[in-house]
Amino acid sequence: MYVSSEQAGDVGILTLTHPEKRNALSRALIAELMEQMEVLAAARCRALILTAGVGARVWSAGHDINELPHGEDPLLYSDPLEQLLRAVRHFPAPVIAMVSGSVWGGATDLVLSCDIIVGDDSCSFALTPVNLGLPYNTAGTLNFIRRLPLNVAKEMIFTARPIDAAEAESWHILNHRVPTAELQSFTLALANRIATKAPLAVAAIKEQFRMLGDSAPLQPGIFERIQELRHKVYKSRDYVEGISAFKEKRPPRFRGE
Ligand code: KFV
Repeated sequence: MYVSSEQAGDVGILTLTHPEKRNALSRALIAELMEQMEVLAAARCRALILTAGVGARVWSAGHDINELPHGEDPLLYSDPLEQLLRAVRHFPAPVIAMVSGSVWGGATDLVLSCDIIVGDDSCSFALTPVNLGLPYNTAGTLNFIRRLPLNVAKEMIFTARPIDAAEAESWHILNHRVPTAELQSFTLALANRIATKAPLAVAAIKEQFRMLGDSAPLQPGIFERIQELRHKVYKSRDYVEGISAFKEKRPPRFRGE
């Protein structure tokens, strides 16, 4: 069991429970998470809290690096992480990320795909594809452009530096930064407030935000060019080196080839 699920009145709470692997977003963990989301959606939950628990040291280490393919597109449309990101965006009620601890790579994409983010002083967020020599995909890059100030997205990506709670608050990544002791009660109160509102209106407006936010047309030539750029990166030796270095627990030696 990598995920625990509970329902407190009209509020669903999904907790990642695999700290041994730092809640890496493996195929198995994502399957459980999406199954529980379906159960909660069918039970007509009116707000969903996604968390790794109060006091977690790592909220999630991101994509399971052992499941990243060598020499192939690492973030295909059908990749489990991509399916999870869409499930969160399509979930028929607001999803609140409640964050203690560090959030890495694709998990930061996941948190930024939630509707509201509440964090405590221990939360931090990193975007790490350049640590692995991995080309990010179009959907994720668009999510960062929409969700973050462009200069912030660029600094986070180019440096892979975890940004702390104070920065996350000042850069409007967090809706609220609250003391750890109040994280659970504050987030529950927020979710319960949403749960008292008209659920059809809330769901319709969430869907409008999603569709209108996604409505920027992408010219075929631009998409093809992005795919070509990404192809060059995931076919590179640096990408193999990035993944090998993680597995061998050593710093990568990138050569730009
Ligand atoms: N995938 C698979 N296994 C992982 C993992 C990951 N992302 N992160 C950690 N683990 C495993 C790790 O191999 C080890 O297993 C265990 O979790 C504890 O990790 O069998 P083992 O050796 O016990 P440690 O020892 O590294 O834990 P700690 O010293 O507490 O450091 C935690 C943390 C999160 C700082 C470190 O594990 C880390 O840097 N993880 C990778 C973070 C990261 O770069 N994530 C991005 C993944 S790629 C991604 O999401 C995407 C889409 N992207 O574009 O980059």
